[in-house]
Amino acid sequence: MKLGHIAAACLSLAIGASAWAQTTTLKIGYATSKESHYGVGSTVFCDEVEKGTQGRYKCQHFANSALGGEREQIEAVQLGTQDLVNTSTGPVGNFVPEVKIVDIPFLFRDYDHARKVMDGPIGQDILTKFPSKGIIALAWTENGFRHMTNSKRDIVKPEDAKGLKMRTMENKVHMDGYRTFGILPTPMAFPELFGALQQGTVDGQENPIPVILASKFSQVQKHLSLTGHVYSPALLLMSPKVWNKLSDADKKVFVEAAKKAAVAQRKKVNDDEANGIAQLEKDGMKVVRNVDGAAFREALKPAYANYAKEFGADNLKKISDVK
Ligand code: EAX
Repeated sequence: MKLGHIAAACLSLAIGASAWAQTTTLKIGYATSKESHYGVGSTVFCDEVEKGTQGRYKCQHFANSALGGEREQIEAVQLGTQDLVNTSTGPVGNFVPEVKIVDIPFLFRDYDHARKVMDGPIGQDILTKFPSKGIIALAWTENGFRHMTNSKRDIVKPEDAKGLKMRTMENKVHMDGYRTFGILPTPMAFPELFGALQQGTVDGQENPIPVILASKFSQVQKHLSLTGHVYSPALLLMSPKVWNKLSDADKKVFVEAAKKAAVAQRKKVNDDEANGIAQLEKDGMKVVRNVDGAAFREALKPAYANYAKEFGADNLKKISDVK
């Protein structure tokens, strides 16, 4: 080998080594599989971050609740022992109370309405409340509208839900609302849910189609009612421990990556809504499509009066006024 070639080889080795030495691997966790909506969104996020930082940052994925339930993962992000979590808002209101308002049942009319609110001034203002609680909120992603499943019977109207023991998220706004449907809410971390359904510790649960699909709840639940009783927003959250080390340019890369992740995650939610219900039927679930939404809304009225007191009737109106 000529001297010049040796020098070139050494140089490329040195560049390779320094690039390798500078790569930071970030731990990202989420509740469902890598193929699910959370996995799709997280993969886009990580690919964009890796591209935008020329490989200085990349991710290691911990799908299927490998790092624990969502509450535990948020705590870990706060502590800095986990770098990122793509999580539903389920337990988030316990950390950042301003989030609770978006967990109100029947607050959003449909996906368009919900996404417009989250991406508009109301949703973006909520994101600014996170840093003082030791969490960085990069973007709203999405879990989807939640539907009820159970092992006992078809649910068409609230009377049908009466007396059913249903697992809920650790979310007081949900629990207060669901009690008006006659349900007995049983808060539980998501990783325990499949076993609880299998053993009959609870009769049912409620989750968006993408979660019901990814978690194979069709194996342990017979009845699916398309109640769409609440929108389940999600968030890409990051530890300030990592965020504070980023240059301004890198911060921009992370935020833009999170926005692209949200687009991809929502698209996967759309696809699952469009194709997943037929799949669940094929898997043996009995699907109730003619849910009496008006009766559920009517039942919720007492809880709604309390929400208006807690969150301000004007704030609820501001959300419903978004067109
Ligand atoms: O975020 O806990 C739940 O039911 C959530 O919807 C699920 O973990 C996905």
